[in-house]
Amino acid sequence: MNCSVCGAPAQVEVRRRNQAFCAEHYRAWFVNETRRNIKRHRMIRPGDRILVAVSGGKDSLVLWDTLARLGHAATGFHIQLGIGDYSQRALEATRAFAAARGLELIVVDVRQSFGLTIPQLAQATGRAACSGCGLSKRYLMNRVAEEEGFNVVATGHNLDDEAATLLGNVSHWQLDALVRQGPMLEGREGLARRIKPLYTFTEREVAAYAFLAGIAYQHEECPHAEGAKSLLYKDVLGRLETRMPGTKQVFLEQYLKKVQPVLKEGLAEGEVELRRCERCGQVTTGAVCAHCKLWDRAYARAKKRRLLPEDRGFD
Ligand code: Q46
Ligand code: ZN
Ligand code: ZN
Repeated sequence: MNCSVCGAPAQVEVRRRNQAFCAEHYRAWFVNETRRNIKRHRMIRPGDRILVAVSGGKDSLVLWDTLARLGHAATGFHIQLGIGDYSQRALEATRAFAAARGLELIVVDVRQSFGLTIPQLAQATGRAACSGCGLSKRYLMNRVAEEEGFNVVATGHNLDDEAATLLGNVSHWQLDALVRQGPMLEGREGLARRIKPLYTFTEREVAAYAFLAGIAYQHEECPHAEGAKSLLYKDVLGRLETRMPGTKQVFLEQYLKKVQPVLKEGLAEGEVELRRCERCGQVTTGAVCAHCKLWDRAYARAKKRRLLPEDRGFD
């Protein structure tokens, strides 16, 4: 198979698009598609300050690389979750990437900020690590964006992630989540705009870009990812994709185009009123935000089990 642009032997085949590219034209196609995604959804506007969430994995580093190539100066934001060697290696990959390109990076440590690592939080609350982890990551991203003056938070979600989330939301008819899911969620007072510029690329396509662009990313999966429901949804969609290439793309894009607008209209009676959390000052719907509630429960139980470090002084 030959490159659809120059006719040289192809290195990457994009089956869902019936195209193939040599290394150079694949990278160019990838960056150009990202630019189109950004433009189509008005993800980035003049004067924006962008914070890019960077885990050290391929998706987030590819996103950071692509934004830089498109001339969007984005500051990286990495959260130290405290998941043993896995977290340590994730930080190393992120730091090395930023240092090699002279990019600005903010690192926040969950244990230093709140007193417990993510595994300790899970142990204290008795809930799966991923539920507390996801909540804390979303909370910190928004809080740091507000404190540091960023109005946009970019994440590296790809087509596989988004299609799996959609399948999960549809399976349980999670209407609130279905209405909010999308490549761009407008910001509001105290809430940064959320954008996902890579949402049209499959995981394989992102990995191919990382390889051809020479990006050294962390390959190992988080030890808590095993058994996550999202992997099951990805597996189901992967099987459909093998038999019918393009299924994931059609599933997500047609949902966003044909179904979500109808859903939004049906649920349009008044936006949920937002206010500031009495405890931490972050935007929430209730008096105290879900993050503060979760950590309160964790502190109470962690104190009993002596998981809290001496210097925290919680009472
Ligand atoms: S980092 Fe955190 Fe993920 Fe690990 S504990 Fe779960 S949510 S799997 S993306
Ligand atoms: Zn070519
Ligand atoms: Zn709060």
